[in-house]
This record gives sequence, C-alpha cells and structure tokens, in this order.
Amino acid sequence: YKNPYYAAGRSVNVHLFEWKWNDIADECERFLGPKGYGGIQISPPNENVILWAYNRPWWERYQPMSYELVTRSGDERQFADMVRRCNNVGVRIYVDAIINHMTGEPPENVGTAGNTAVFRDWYYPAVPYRAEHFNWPHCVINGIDYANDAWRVRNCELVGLKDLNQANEHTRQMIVNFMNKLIDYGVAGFRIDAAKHMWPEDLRIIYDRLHNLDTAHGFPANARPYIYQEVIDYGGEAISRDEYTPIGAVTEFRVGLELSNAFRGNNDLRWLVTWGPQWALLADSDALTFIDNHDNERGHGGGGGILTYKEPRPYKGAIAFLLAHPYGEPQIMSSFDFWDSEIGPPMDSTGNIISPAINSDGTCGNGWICQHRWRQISAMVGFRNAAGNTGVNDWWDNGSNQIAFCRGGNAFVAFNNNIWDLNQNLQTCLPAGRYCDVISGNKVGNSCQGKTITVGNDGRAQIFIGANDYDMMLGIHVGPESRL
Ligand code: LM2
Ligand code: CA
Repeated sequence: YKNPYYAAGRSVNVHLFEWKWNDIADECERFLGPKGYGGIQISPPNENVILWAYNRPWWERYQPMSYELVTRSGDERQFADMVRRCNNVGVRIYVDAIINHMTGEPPENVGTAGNTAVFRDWYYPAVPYRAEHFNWPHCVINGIDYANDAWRVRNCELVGLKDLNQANEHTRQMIVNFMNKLIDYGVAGFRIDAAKHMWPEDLRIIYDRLHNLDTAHGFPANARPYIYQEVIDYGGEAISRDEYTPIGAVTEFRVGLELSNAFRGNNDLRWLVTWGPQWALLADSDALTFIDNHDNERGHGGGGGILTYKEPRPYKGAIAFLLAHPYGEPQIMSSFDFWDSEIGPPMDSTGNIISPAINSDGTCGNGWICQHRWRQISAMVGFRNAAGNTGVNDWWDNGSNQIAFCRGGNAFVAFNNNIWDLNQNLQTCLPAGRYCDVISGNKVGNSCQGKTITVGNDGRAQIFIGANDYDMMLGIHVGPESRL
C-alpha cells in the first residue's frame, strides 16, 4: 500500500482542492501531464451535506451524506471521465476518503445528491446506515483526550460528526464497496481522512478487501492501491503515527513544520544536511511529505505557523527543498484564495463552483491560486523527475543559510536564505555544458529567460544567488527543460 504507482519518469502529487472533475481532466491534458506531475489528490467525490447556513464552506465536503458520486465537483459520469482522461496522459488520481464519520446534525439536511438523513435515529437511508453501524455509547472527543485516551479519540465523535464503527461488518462492507467502486473506475489510491480516529486493525481489514488497481487503466498486475493515512502526530499524544505505518503510508506533518521553520529563517539551512529520519521523521518509504495542506494553510486541524501561498518567497524555497531532496513522497497544495478560514471555493449565486481561468502567462484567475502552475514549483517537478532515484551528494554549505547539493550526476540545486549574496564556485556534478536555471526563467529555444550556468569539464560552475533575487534558489539538471 506504499507505492503510488506513478507512471514511469513521474513524481509529485498535487492536491487540487475543490476543483471540478471536468476542469481536472482538462488540467491533466494541458498542464499536469506535459509537466511531469505524477498524480492528483481530489476533494471527496461522495455526497456531502449542503450548508447554505455557512454560505457553502469548503468543510461541508467533510460531512458525508452517502457514497453516491455527486458533489459540487461533478457527477459519476464526469468522475469516470476525469479518471480515464488523466490516466491516459499518465497522471494518477487519489481520492480523499471520508470513512470515519457521516454528517453530524447541521442546521440543514439535504445532500448534494438530494438525499437526507434522520439524525435522531442515526439513519442515512442512501447508504444505508442505522444506529447499530455507529459507535456507541454516543460521546464527543474532548481536547484532553488526545493526550491520554486513544479509545475516546477513536470511538467518540470528531467535532460532533456521527462516528462510524469500522468494527461492524456492515459498516466495513459499505466502505469497502465505496472504495472498490472508485478503484474499478481507475483511481490509484486514497488519502484516509481522520485515520487517527479509527483503529488500525479495522483499517487493515478494509484495506485487505480492496481490489487490485485496474490493469485496463495502465497499472501493473497485482498492484495494491496507494494508501496514505492522515495522522497528525507532532509527538506527545496517546496515538502515534507508528501505529499506522505497518498498514500503509502516513502523512508526515513534521516536514511542513520543520521546513517552514527553517525557510522562515528560524533554523539554519545548513542543518538540513541530515534531512530525513535523523530529524525524527518517518522512514522514507512511509512518508507522504508536504509543506501545507488544506487544513493547516487556514489554521484548521490544529495547524498554524506553516508557510502558505501568502508568504510566497520562503514558501517557494521550502517547496523547492521538499522536491529537490529525495526524502519522502511529496505533495503540493493547490489552493483557492481565501481571506477567512471557512470560506468555500469561488462560486456563483446558485452555489456552482466557478472554474479557474487560465491567464496568458499560465497563471490562474477567478480566485484560484494554482501553486502547481507557479514556474518555480512546476520546474522543480521536472527537476525531481530528472534526478530520478539518485541520492544526495556533494553537499556544500557556508555554515549558515547557504546550501547546495547534487542528485547523483543528474541535477544540482542551491539555496540562499542569508541576507548577503551567494557567489561561489561549486561542484554541480553535471556533464560539462550550458544549462538554464529552471527557477529564474524558462528555456526558450536555445537560450534562457533567466540565469545561464556554465559547467566546466571538472563539473564546477560559478553560482550566484543575490540576496535580493526574486527567488532564493537555483536549479539545473540534465533534462531538456534545463540543458542547452
Ligand atoms: C479531517 N482530517 O482528519 C479533515 O482534514 C478536516 O478538514 C475535517 O474538518 C475533519 N477531519 C473531518 O473530516 C473539517 C473542518 C471542521 C468541520 C469539519 C466537518 O476543519 O471545522 O467541522 O470539516 O465539516 C464543522 C464545524 C464544526 C462542527 C462540525 C460538525 O466547523 O464547528 O462541529 O462541522 O457540524 C459542531
Ligand atoms: Ca472514529
């Protein structure tokens, strides 16, 4: 369950938060496929409660009404079409699976597929679930439980959401049927929402009943779905990330914390020479890594202090390091603009999501941030693909906040987070020749819009990153986007 089954030569998963299925299919064909992205995490595809009372917040999608594939992102036909079109261009789809709970008792009671619930009876007829399929007796998780009561964290309600009992055979089978239907449509795996709130032994039974990935969609025979479990573990809680690594990959939240801290200038970049498990991070093959996610970019899920699109210079630096370094399976956040933490995606007066516009310079409009289209970020996807499965070698640092390293003989990256220039003759490990820095501009024809780097026969090159340069990093590699 720890292999994302990316198509050959691809890497990096992008969370297209609240995107519509038709728009994702278009984005696979016009951008993500050509740029080398490996996969997409989509918003929950199953029916959720509609919350006009809160002006259609993004979080209504974390309140399932049923497993019918009808949401603001699209219907079942559009879902199937998206998966097929993305797989056709080598881009995988991972589903955010909300299987810990159903909608609570919000002020409204109609779902995006038109279904309703009878809250006082714990009755969700469109699944169906009844009271006996939920955890009993009814209780609500208190803040203090996280420190000392694993049972309550798993068997009581998370913020009042009706808590499913995954030890119940019917409940399990409804969840398995839902997930298998998605696998049969060609998805490559799942983010398991609120995994901390479910028992690992129950999850294992569910995972073991999932179908293999569909060979008709280009997956190898006997491939198991990629499973990354959302477990927020900064240490000190009754439940540990290590309880979940035996059954799948786990979201490593400490990555965003540590890299945000370092790229904000609160910890010298030179310490990153030991980046990986030595920083008390999960083992490489267990870790889904990221800077920000949809919760902590807006201060939900106990998050805060994480770099987001609102601080672009250090954010791009942190993401460039995340993608340049071989540790972990990285994920990028792709946001819509927000000024309050509850507001939903751009929508019209009837609640329909407004599609991102694509500007002539490749950026997005209509309120969509599209970090995955920022040149510095998509260029680092190409960098990671060119680096392949090489390790880190020829590390250099100035004893402070200037660092550089090679990825085998395939790629070289440097960062300057000091307030003075980086101007050094460094070993790049690349074949002699001229290269475009993929951060400061694109290669156009036979020249570079940004910096041009000349590598000598000894592999060395003069590297300059001014303290006031637009970005704090520089990257070159053997791929066609960089090599002249
Ligand atoms: C997650 N991971 O474990 C998601 O990443 C996170 O975004 C979800 O919370 C959460 N778990 C449940 O799937 C979000 C949001 C909450 C919101 C819930 C449910 O962060 O604020 O809670 O979705 O929509 C909202 C209200 C809350 C209310 C609750 C139930 O904010 O005040 O509690 O709905 O009606 C009474
Ligand atoms: Ca639970």
